[in-house]
Amino acid sequence: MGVLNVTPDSFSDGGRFRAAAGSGGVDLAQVVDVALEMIAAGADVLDVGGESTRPGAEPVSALEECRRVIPVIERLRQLDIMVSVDTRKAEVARQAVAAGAHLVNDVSGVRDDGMLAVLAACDAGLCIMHMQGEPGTMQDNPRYRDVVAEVRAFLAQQVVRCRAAGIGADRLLLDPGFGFGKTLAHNLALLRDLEAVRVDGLPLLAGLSRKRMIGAITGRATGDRVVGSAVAALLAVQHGADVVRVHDVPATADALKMQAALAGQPAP
Ligand code: HH2
Repeated sequence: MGVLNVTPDSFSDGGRFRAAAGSGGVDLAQVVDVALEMIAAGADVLDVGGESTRPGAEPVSALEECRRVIPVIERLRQLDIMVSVDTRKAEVARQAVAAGAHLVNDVSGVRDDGMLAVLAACDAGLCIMHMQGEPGTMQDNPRYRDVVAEVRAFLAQQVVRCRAAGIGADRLLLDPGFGFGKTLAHNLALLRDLEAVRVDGLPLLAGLSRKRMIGAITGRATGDRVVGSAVAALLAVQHGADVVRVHDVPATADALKMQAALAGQPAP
């Protein structure tokens, strides 16, 4: 899964697609160029985000988020690209699915009943992610008694909720939410024990790309975490991830090709 943030303020790629001053919105032609590069490099799906969830990010209205993501989703669908929408808002998810999004990636883990209703009324996939607290304050001293057990329990509870609302298991993807209300020690515990987070055999998504934990380990700034991120993606796959959400698709694809070759498997 390639990350395509059309935000002014995402932690590592914000402002990348800003249109010329005065025209407002995002530069679609530039988004398409990057999208096609990611697909050519091996991404199967692109995750379009219109709101940054980095700690302390400014909240965005549903109207503004739609203004950012809907034209991008429509354009990617014209190009026959599989699209995910990274949103916590039911209204944005509803419009994104209507525009052709295949998957809703909700970093708040479907806590909102409105989001559940939107998903129940369509047949898009759903990624349920764990986050402790809210983006603004989630990194203020996050605490767990047993991070792996607590993350798994939350995901299991949300799977039951989604299934009860009529969302089939074949539409679900689960994510422990690296960096979302977690210290470095919590993130490492989750990565080490990723398989233990799995619920009902459902596929797992891992998003470690360029995150603060990689900076903490390597001492490198966000723009210089390509190697750390590719290795993290590889480790996540080795520990059970079925999908990795990444900014640097070529480096990640190379890492996964090396592993596949060693295992005698076809290249991913
Ligand atoms: N991480 C980010 C955003 N969305 N979705 C899932 N399922 N898993 C993740 O780990 C995840 C996610 C944060 O990264 P990014 O999109 O690069 O930054 P920002 O939130 O600042 O836009």
